[in-house]
Amino acid sequence: MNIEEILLDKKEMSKIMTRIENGDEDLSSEILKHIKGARIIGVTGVPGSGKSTLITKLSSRLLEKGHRIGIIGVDPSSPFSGGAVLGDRVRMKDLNRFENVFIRSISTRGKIGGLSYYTADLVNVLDAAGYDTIFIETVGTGQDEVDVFNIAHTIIVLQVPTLGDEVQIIKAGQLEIGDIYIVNKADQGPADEKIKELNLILKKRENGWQPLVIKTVAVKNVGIEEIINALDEHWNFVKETGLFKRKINSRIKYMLKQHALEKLDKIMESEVVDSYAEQIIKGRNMHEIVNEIINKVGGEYGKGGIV
Ligand SMILES: Nc1nc2c(ncn2[C@@H]2O[C@H](COP(=O)(O)OP(=O)(O)OP(=O)(O)O)[C@@H](O)[C@H]2O)c(=O)[nH]1
Ligand SMILES: [Mg+2]
Repeated sequence: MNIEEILLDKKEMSKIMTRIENGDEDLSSEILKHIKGARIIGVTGVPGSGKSTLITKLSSRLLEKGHRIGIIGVDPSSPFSGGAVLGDRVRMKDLNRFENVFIRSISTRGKIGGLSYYTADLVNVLDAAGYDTIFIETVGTGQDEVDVFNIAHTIIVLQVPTLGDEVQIIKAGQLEIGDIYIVNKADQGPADEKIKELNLILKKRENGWQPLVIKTVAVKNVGIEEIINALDEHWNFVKETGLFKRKINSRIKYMLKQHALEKLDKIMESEVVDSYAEQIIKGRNMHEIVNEIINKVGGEYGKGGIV
């Protein structure tokens, strides 16, 4: 069976993802050959702002339009607590029941801040399996936003009217990364003020895109259609301006960097480097030590067997 056939089976897909998360780089490379160019959408915002609810609503609508949806959730501690969908109480994880939805929770396993090392690889699996729209939900720690920026074509930033800017925007640098800003929970606070404020602050990006601002009440499906339209508008922009190709490059570059960093981290945590601090205090040359570490990444230690 070739990889395309294997990826038609959700159980097999999960196994492939697990193997990749365990560092099977040959498999990662093989998968990469089959990516089709899915639309990748990062969704970020403070905890509880409604990211999962929003993704659930958008997914339901996109399913109706015939799309196949992949979802990657990064925070396993509060996974997918979304609200009502398709008229009844369906939680985000229940979307898994639909043949055309695949949801994967990832942990940040050992990595401080940010996404898992293998997030880009997992996106590639979904893409290769023909999921044409892929959402990545991130908790918004700052680092994971930088990560998702490297992978996603479009970034949705969620705000709520009940929280101050110092918590939501300035801290995480979210003003720079969003393509579409959502003021969610408009039923709970002064949403129009927030919208006005955002429209004033958000300037045209260097690439020519003017960020859009949309008001929603995700639990009640208010504003979902507007977001679907905004996503289409941005997707056209991505394709027309060459951003699509640049993003594939940045995703692959990011993936390579993550693989290298994972090995470096493993080595730095191992006993192999325990003596380096002592050696440097005793006067050994820093440059020499750094080179030695880098050589280890490329050498037998990098293969993961010994460390
Ligand atoms: N009143 C109101 N509640 C909402 C709205 N959108 C989401 N909620 C509720 O807010 C709570 C948090 O929503 P989630 O979708 O889990 O938020 P999240 O951003 O994914 O949260 P984390 O994954 O924990 O960061 C849930 O109880 C939702 O039902 C809204 O527009 N209005
Ligand atoms: Mg969530």
